[in-house]
Amino acid sequence: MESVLLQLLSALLLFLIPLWASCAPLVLPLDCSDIYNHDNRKPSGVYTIYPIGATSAVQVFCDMDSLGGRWTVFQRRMDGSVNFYRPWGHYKEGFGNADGEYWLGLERLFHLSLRKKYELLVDMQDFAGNKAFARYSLFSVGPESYGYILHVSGFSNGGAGDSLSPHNGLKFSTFDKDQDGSESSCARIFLGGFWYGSCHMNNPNGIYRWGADDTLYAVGVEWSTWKGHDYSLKAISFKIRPVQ
Ligand SMILES: [Ca+2]
Repeated sequence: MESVLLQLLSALLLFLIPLWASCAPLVLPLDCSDIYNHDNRKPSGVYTIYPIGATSAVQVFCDMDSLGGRWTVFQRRMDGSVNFYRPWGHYKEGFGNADGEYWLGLERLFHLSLRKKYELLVDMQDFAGNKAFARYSLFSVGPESYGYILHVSGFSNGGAGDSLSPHNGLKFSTFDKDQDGSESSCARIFLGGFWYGSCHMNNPNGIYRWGADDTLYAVGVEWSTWKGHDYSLKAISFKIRPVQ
């Protein structure tokens, strides 16, 4: 009796394992849009995605509310709890906490860009409670061998103005990897890591310094077309979703 049961069980397993293996890659979500499409009642919050395949699980914050939801947040500042003045390796691999401040990582952004065509939403808030956004109909990041070049276009205004289009086509720079368009190091001068030119119109990975402060020029978490170069925002987040 026992051996019959065992045979039945092993036959069932032999049937199920290949089925599970073939289905698994389809089930793993690449981004928050996949999670939403699987169940559109899912609220905003922290979820696990797999941007570079089955062994690449990483936690992210999914915005399921703004402008129809489905957004994968790849950068978020909100309370100054995480230090963003970090070397190249950290910006490549990602850092911080998905339920708070974090950077998802350039390598993941590159791989997502390979798989789908994305749009970008930049949401921001000042310390008086005012909100604004900037939206771009196309966003992608190139490979590391070319400096993780930013491709962004198709601006539409949510009150914040366009501080990012001037950064289109620029390589990413950190204090230990200067690939900017300046004779000096923008990352060292403006204390962040970003697609700097000579040097910036926005500095979302700069120093969190709680509002207006002009003691050091343009080092804060800023979006110049909204609040100028000497106002450090309360919150800013960069989020992407597939173009439909
Ligand atoms: Ca330079």
